[in-house]
Amino acid sequence: MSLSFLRTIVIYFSIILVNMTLLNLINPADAAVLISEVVADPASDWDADGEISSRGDEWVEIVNSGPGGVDLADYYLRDALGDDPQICFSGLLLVGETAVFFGSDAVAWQLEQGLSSTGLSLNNAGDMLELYHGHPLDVDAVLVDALIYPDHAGVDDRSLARFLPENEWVLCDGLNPYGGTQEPAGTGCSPTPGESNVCEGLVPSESRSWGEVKTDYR
Ligand SMILES: [Ca+2]
Ligand SMILES: [Ca+2]
Ligand SMILES: [Ca+2]
Repeated sequence: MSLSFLRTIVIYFSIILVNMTLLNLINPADAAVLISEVVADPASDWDADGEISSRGDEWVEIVNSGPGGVDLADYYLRDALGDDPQICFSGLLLVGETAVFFGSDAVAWQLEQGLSSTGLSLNNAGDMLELYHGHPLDVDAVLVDALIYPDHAGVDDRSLARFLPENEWVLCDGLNPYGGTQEPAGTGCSPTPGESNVCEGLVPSESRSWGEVKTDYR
């Protein structure tokens, strides 16, 4: 992991902790919607528009882990170090449901808003994402989830996926196997855009180091 990325992580966690302190934190009802899976470096036509695009085919999946349905109309995803959000989600997410949003969805929303059409802006070298209830530039917006993914998850069609109920982040490298030593390790599981994160035969790890790191900052 590069020094600049480590420095960015430290800055990011500082921002999160300050936000949490200032906002006196998270309403449990808001915590129902979580980031559940990310593909930062698409090598497939994930949005099925007929072409493979590094911008249009990135995707982020969210899941409703709470006890009731959630209207996504006021949920925003933002690159952690940006100002404007990348997308405002839409639709109704029922209990336990997942929904996937592609870079092309983000571009469409950005064009509607008169923003630069950068798409989801998922950095292949690792990145940080924030999920807000309320526009992130509004003072009463609530940070409901955040994700940092490492660089080895941002390589051709690998996803990082949250497996519930263990709340463990799993590298889904079935389309592009990872044999390195970074955490989380390769699993052979395949990305599952818009579907619950499951993988036959996967046993939750004992170490859960990546999940524990995440939990420390939520
Ligand atoms: Ca990317
Ligand atoms: Ca495409
Ligand atoms: Ca999924």
